[in-house]
Amino acid sequence: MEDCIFCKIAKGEFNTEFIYEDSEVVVFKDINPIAPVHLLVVPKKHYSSLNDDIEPMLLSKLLLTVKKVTKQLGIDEYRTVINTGETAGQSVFHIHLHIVSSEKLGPIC
Ligand code: DGP
Repeated sequence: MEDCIFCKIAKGEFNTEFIYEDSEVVVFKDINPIAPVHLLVVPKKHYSSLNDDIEPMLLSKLLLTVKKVTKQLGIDEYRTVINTGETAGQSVFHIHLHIVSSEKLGPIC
């Protein structure tokens, strides 16, 4: 989607450092972290929110990416959040999962 900030980030338009990337998903640090670890899991394909008609495989992929990345980073304890809708705190209307942890990232980040 043309004016979507996360579409642009996912396309590499801002040279954002990706903690993880594959053909469907990117993971990068939140610009306003609320904890020592605050990452965003973002699909490359645009969906506004969880309320959209999203393929089940992609939903599954997003959660599997949370598991994969936290395991790679050695983070055992974390919170996963999806804000859906403005009154629930969603500010970027491209679906994303927050990974928030008080554990610290190791040297690879
Ligand atoms: P939400 O409020 O659930 O829609 O979360 C959106 C998050 O995205 C918010 O915590 C800040 C983050 N964010 C917004 N713009 C950017 C950006 O340009 N780069 C990065 N890394 N994060 C962003």
